[in-house]
Parts: sequence; structure tokens; C-alpha cells
Amino acid sequence: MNTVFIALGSNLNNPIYHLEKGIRDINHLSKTRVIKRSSLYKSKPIGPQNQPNYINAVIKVITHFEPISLLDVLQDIENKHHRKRIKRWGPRTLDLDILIFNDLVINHERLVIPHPEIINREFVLVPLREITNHEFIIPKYGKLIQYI
Ligand code: ROI
Repeated sequence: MNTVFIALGSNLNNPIYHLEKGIRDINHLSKTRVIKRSSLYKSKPIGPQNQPNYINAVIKVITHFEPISLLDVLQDIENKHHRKRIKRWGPRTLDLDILIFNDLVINHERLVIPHPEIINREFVLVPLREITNHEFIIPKYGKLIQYI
């Protein structure tokens, strides 16, 4: 059994709907359950500013999928939400990022874990802090609270 933290983000076409539906979709995956979820956070866009504000959240999941298989099924969910990869850092209906996968450090061409931007993004750190305890360690980076 694997313990995984996933970040969700949306800034198009009713972001709250896409986040809530995204969480339900993940919970409905085979051999996977959402066991904790953060509140929904509104944030200003990081990167290009000429796009709507984002809604972000982080969930804690247990799953029997291996990392790349989990990436595949999460990308299927993004595609069902009509996510179009038009431009890098552009607006999106639903973005699902694997943040942490057990205590693994992975540098695969499709998947870097822990997520390389995890410690730089307040819209990830704050919801992650909400659903973990004070001592929580991010693999490779150390204590979460030092980054907040
Ligand atoms: N900015 C915010 N606030 N939230 C996001 O989820 C988000 N996602 C992105 C970029 C474009 C980097 N900016 C973001 O991919």
C-alpha cells in the first residue's frame, strides 16, 4: 500500500466544480481511496499573470498503483475534464500533480518525485500543512514547516 499526496489546481470554467469532481474521480479509481483532503484555497496565478485566480487543494490518498501507473490514471482524469495542454503555465480546467509518493525519490523522464516545485509554491505548502502534522518530512527536502 502506498501513501501519496496529490495537488489539485484549476482556474477555468467553475474551478470549484473541477476540484470537487476531481477528488471524487480519484476516490473512484480502482484500488485507491482519498483519506484526507485540505480546504479549498484561492490563490493568485504563479507564472503568467494574465489568467484567472486559481483554486488549489491537496489530498492524501492510499493506493496500490505504482508511480507511473498512477500518473497515467491521473492524466486520464485530467483529460476527462477537457484539459487542453495549449501552453506551458497557461490556464487549466484541472491539474493533478503527484507531490509525494511514500518516501520515494524518483527522477523519471515523465515524473519527478517529490514534485520539484513543492517547496517553492505556497499554494501547495499551505494545504499540505493543513492535512499533515507539525513534524511532517518531505522526502529529500526535510521538514515541511521550515518552508512556510
Ligand atoms: N498558480 C497557482 N496559484 N495555482 C496553480 O495551481 C498553478 N498552476 C500552475 C501555474 C501556471 C504554475 N501557476 C499556478 O501550473
